[in-house]
Amino acid sequence: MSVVTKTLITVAPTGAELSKTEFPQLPTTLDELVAEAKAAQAAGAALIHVHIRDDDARPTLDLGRLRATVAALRESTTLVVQLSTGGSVKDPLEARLAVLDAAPDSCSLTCGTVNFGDDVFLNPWPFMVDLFEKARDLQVVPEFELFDLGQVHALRRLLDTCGLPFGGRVHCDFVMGVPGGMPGTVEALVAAVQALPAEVTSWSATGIGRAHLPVAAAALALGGHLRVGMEDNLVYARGRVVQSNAELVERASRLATEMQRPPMSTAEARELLAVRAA
Ligand code: KMH
Ligand code: ZN
Repeated sequence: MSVVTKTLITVAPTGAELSKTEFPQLPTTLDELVAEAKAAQAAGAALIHVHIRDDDARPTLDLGRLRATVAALRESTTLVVQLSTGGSVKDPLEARLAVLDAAPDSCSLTCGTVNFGDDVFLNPWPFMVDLFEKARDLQVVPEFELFDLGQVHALRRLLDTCGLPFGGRVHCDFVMGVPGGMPGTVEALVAAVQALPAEVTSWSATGIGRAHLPVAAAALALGGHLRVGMEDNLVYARGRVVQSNAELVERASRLATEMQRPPMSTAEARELLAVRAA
């Protein structure tokens, strides 16, 4: 990996787990999502990791809605648009594969099955290979999501089996602190970074809940990039609930700038990840 002088900030504004009734500030309509995306870009985000909801604010992988979401985000921002292929733990694998038909710039690709709280986040090996190959065929850049150390080694197997993804870059994101995955500790992050395949060109990290800040600080210190957002964390500080994704992005931008690695622009992010030209 070359010397990292800027920070890619990813915003994950919605996720599939939180309830709009409990958290009305969660962006679940297209208008809310676009408004949060614009504010997040203004605050320093360059990539958006998108889950969408239906009219009742329940997670959906409806292809028409996904296409409309990609179009709306492209019209209002220059963010790299990454659609989640993880969806919710209830989504069938075929529907998760079909997400790529909405033609995003990037997609998530989780490198193995993991317990996810009381549920199971299913990512069998044949599904990983299908997703990798479909993404390459459609010129979509995958972001390899790594929830535990075993998944880092599964990424090694995936690259050995399939070769490099579209664009030739290999970007990973450590998702730490999910009950069932690796803990959100400095020790776990160091072990995971050390185990990364040599082909990896960049990585980011996010800590769930209380792991959010320690993981962000450790990632910056280790030369990694940042992912923040309500999908991962709803507590800004002790006793203070997050009100908008932009405030998490603003804090990440401040941290990165203080660490002499200011946020990169969306154009720089496109180059880093080698996504298709807009
Ligand atoms: N919602 C989780 C079950 C991804 O977006 O690819 C899976 C997830 C990962 O959020
Ligand atoms: Zn997600």
